Amino acid sequence: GQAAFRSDLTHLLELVGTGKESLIFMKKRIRHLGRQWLRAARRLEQKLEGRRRDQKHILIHIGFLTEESGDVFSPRVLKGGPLGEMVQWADILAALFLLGHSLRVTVSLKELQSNLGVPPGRGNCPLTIPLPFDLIYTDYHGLQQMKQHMGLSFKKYSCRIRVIDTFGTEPAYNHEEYATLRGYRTNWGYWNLQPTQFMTMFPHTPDNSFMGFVSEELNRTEKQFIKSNKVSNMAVVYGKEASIWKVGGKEKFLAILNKYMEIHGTVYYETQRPPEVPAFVKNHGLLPQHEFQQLLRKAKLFIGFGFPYEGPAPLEAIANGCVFLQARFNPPHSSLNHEFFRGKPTSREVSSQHPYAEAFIGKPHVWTVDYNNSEEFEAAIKAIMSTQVDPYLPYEYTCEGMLERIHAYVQHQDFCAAPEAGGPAGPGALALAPNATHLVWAPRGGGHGGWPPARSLQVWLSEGRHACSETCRRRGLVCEPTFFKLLNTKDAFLQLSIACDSTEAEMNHLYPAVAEGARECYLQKEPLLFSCAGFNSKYRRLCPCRDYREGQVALCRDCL
Ligand code: U2F
Repeated sequence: GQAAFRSDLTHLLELVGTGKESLIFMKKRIRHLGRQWLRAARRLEQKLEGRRRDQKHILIHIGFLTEESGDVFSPRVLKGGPLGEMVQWADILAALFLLGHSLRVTVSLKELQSNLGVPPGRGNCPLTIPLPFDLIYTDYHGLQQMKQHMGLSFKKYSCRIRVIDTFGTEPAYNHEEYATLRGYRTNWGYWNLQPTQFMTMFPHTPDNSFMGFVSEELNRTEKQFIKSNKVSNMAVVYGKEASIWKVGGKEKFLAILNKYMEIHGTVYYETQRPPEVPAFVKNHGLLPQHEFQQLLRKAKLFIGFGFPYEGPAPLEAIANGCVFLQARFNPPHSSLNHEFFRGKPTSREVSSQHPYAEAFIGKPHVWTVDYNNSEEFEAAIKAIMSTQVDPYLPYEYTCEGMLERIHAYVQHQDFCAAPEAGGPAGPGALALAPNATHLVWAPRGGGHGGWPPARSLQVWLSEGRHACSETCRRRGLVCEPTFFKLLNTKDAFLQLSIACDSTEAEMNHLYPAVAEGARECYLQKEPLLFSCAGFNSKYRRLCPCRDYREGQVALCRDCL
């Protein structure tokens, strides 16, 4: 059937169920953002001008909230534990519901089994049941449970699964044989899914789909009001758990901050103030989300001590007119050198507490400085106190931006389709661009082709020290892994005037590439290993880049 935008969230709140503190938090959030969501849905509806959208039957199985996987988060909702994941699931639920899809929500193994039609007690018998859902959104925990309980149908239907994966999964870690061979060790398993089936909280690597979440939006009057009510010497410290105050060397920069500003915190405590938090800090205790937003509205500065990594709070602070000040990590943190990231399926280098804020937002909203350098730190505080900054929220983190993105994914991403005979992009060929710096895709004849449309493709050769994501970024573009198959050909080298003495097809996440210096060309043998991430000074990689909509990096200009 056709999907119709919904104009009321009541039914969704019933679907979510109750009991757990995490579910209560999510429902409160959905209710609180309700009006903003509905307004955004109306705007997207107008933008799409009555275009036909298929209604999907969607199962949402939130694995980390099931007792069967320990549910460590629910009991910590009111105690300063992580809320980012719940923020994101609440927003995914709201978006899919408003887009008009038919939803089922499960947070226990029993509910999962009954929705999948698996008779209880049938455990892992190899049964193939027709799956009553077009799409399943879950997480790594849920994936494990489905594998255990769906028998043979797990493999058959895995193309319908979308995995919500906060920090991302790079292709080299996803491919079982390759990861085992090359030592890409993870705690999360090797699932051999299409890397874009993993959906992240921030646009970490274009190898995964960027799902995101939303933040509160302000209208013009609210922005004006907030600006004129800012307390220029009020700072709020990022972090709900007392442990974040244990960072080494904090005495030095805290003393500087305390010289200029009144320092507030929202650190959870039971009965008495946590000993980690110095006496000069005004601690409000953990606040309900909307009261936390109110505090941010008054504050001038939101300051990070280095943990938690990559959460939603800095975006909320910036949306409420704060400047976010954070530490640069030098060397960057990663799964190779930091406990928190160890075993996570990515080798991404995290250059500060919040790389998205650093790279996508930046000054005047975001300052990333060396906290060990007292002069640099002090200069930043002074500069921040004396600049006026407007509340700012990137479009991709608005409700409309998230609806637009999920709409596009649901309608266009199809991992079950057999590769078409005519090629995924329709008829066409690579050709040298007029200025001869890169290749473009020249479609032949009419026809629709795939999604994203291949006419947005530009092929660039990387430098030895750059991954494809970086190569594209430097040209104002973004790496688009879907297009790798279009340039994984001898013809691509030929068009770029690279004379290959030999051309080998091998399994390597850096291929297609040409060996630096030598004239050995390499093609990719395993499509699951196409990867925007990764570099090695030995190779110059062939990179598929595309344009993107302003403020919506997930979608190319013609992608809607
Ligand atoms: C991140 O986890 P967190 O959930 O700790 O991320 P935060 O940025 O701290 O914020 C989550 C929400 O907490 C709210 C605030 C944010 O939306 O509005 N909040 C609140 O309700 N009351 C308060 O007093 C203060 C904040 C990340 F999201 C996870 O994926 C990671 O696992 C974790 C570790 O890196 O970091």
